Amino acid sequence: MKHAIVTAAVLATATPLAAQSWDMPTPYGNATFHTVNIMEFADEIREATGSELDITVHSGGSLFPHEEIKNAVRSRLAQAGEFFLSRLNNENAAYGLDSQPFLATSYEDAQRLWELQEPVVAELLAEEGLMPLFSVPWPAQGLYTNGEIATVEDLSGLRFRAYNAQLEEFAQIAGAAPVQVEATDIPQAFATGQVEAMITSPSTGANSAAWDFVTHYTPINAWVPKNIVVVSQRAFDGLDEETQQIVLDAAEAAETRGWEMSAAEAEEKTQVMADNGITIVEPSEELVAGLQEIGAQMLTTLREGASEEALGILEAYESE
Ligand code: PCA
Repeated sequence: MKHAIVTAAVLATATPLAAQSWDMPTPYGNATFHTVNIMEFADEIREATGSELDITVHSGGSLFPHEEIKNAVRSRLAQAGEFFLSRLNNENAAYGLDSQPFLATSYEDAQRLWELQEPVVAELLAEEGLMPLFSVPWPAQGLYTNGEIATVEDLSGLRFRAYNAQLEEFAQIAGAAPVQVEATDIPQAFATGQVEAMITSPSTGANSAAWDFVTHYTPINAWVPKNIVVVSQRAFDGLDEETQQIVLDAAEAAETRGWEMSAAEAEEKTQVMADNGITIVEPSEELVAGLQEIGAQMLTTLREGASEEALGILEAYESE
């Protein structure tokens, strides 16, 4: 009897598990480089496993709206998913540091910040049964307006599109009126007058055809926020070891590729906007100073209420 059990256990580890199909909801559209990168991640895994692991990417919030993606993976309605990392800022400020204005404004800074954030983020997500696979930044965030913005005062009273609590706070301090709008809904929100200005990357600006609704783009390069791709730990544990390794390798490749794609996009998509008639204006010194003041005020507020983890990351980041 004992022998029979041992044989069964050996068989269970030696025999590949049945082919698996995963659902992977993501928030952004197919033209977004993050989505292109994720499709390639899924393709690589499909190929390397001979379709034993088949991940279907549901882009543009088509399976779950953005705000539900994390919980969908947590409750295993989906096995993996992507979301904007700083959306979780209200759960722990450690998630939101990449959207703190003027903290990390270049890819080098963003990389350094991510190295400090990553272990903390992994631990926090593990408490919810989630494992991060990879994280990729958007190009630095710039300002889209009708007419030139010379000072922060020029933003006063504008209906301002926001995508997280920090951008909402930023807009409010600037005297603007923030309205939360998903990236996929930007053209509609401008067309209906719900919003009239925004801060986002050249990628999202170009993908939204911003030239249809604004005249000016000011590259204030205020922060470099990231998306994160997570998998349900239980779904991952349900894979055989070889497949797990294939997933981890594909994730590492996707992270490297994603950062490269992001850097290439920053220039390319700014050019696309210029080609389509948007006026690209370098920010005035006065505007930069005013925006930096808002950042400083937000940082003070952040320090007052932030978790120990977040403060630890901040301290390490600033002392490097
Ligand atoms: N695009 C996304 C997040 C940051 C960005 O550049 C958006 O605008 O929603």
